[in-house]
Amino acid sequence: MATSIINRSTPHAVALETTLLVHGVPKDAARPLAAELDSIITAHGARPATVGVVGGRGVVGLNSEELSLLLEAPAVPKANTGNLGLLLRSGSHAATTVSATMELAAGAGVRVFATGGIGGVHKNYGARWDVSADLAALTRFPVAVVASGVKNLLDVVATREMLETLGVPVIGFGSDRFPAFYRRESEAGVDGRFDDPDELAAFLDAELARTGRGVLVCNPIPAEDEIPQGRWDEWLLQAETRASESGATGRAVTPAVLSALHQISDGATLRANLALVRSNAALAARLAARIPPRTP
Ligand code: PSU
Ligand code: MN
Repeated sequence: MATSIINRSTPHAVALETTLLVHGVPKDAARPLAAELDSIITAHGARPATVGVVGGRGVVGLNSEELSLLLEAPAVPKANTGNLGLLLRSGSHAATTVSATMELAAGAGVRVFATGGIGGVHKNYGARWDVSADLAALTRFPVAVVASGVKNLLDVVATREMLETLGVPVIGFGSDRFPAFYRRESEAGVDGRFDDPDELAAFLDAELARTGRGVLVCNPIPAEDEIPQGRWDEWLLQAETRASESGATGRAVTPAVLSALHQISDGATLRANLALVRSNAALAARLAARIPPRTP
């Protein structure tokens, strides 16, 4: 059977995921965000490669028609490493999470990937073991993921502990703390800190080749876009209640809480989310521009 992967990536590519666009932000914010990320990445000397599944084909470097298909289709499934193969086989469209994006990007030789936050350990994990496949994906695929840590609708400290358990290198860019998405810092730390993109790019180039595994690069939200802690606690409580009343379970929980938060905060969490994604795309592009193309 012919390969079901289309690789349109170029040297110095930065992978982008489609779950963020399809399920993480409101529909009318998705297309402008995609366009902005493309221009930010290009302006910093790299090339965007948006990843998704279109008609059962994994695509690294979606064109605008393909992205439109994913943004306009009524119910696009969310692919992680577990259901990716089944979705490819079924000929479906799918939005790729961090884990599935890493798998497809690694297969295409793309080594840098920008997103907002990765999935992690949910607060109720003791009872349900709801732990994102993103964490294990970092142990499998040689891709540097640039993110602002995890949202504190997850258990931030437990997520950091799980990364430690899995032996994933966690790097702070310009910070010694593990960030909590809307907040620059959490109680947890990182394995090491870099302040210079040249040095970080050289480390990533060597580390990805040395281990064949991933690295998490933590880029805190820009200071001016941080959300004050007090308001956050109140908003989160309300959003969690709304999401659980809506009956969301499993993969639907994160999108349900996110959309409730965006409504309750009158768009403040969305604005912060967009700001940190842009900042992560810029850092990822600066790193990708400094990583030499892989010699086969
Ligand atoms: N974190 C965000 N926004 C998102 C996601 C995470 O702030 O949209 C998405 C990413 O695609 C991530 C996925 O890979 O949610 C994790 O989902 P799950 O918890 O079902 O593994
Ligand atoms: Mn989950």
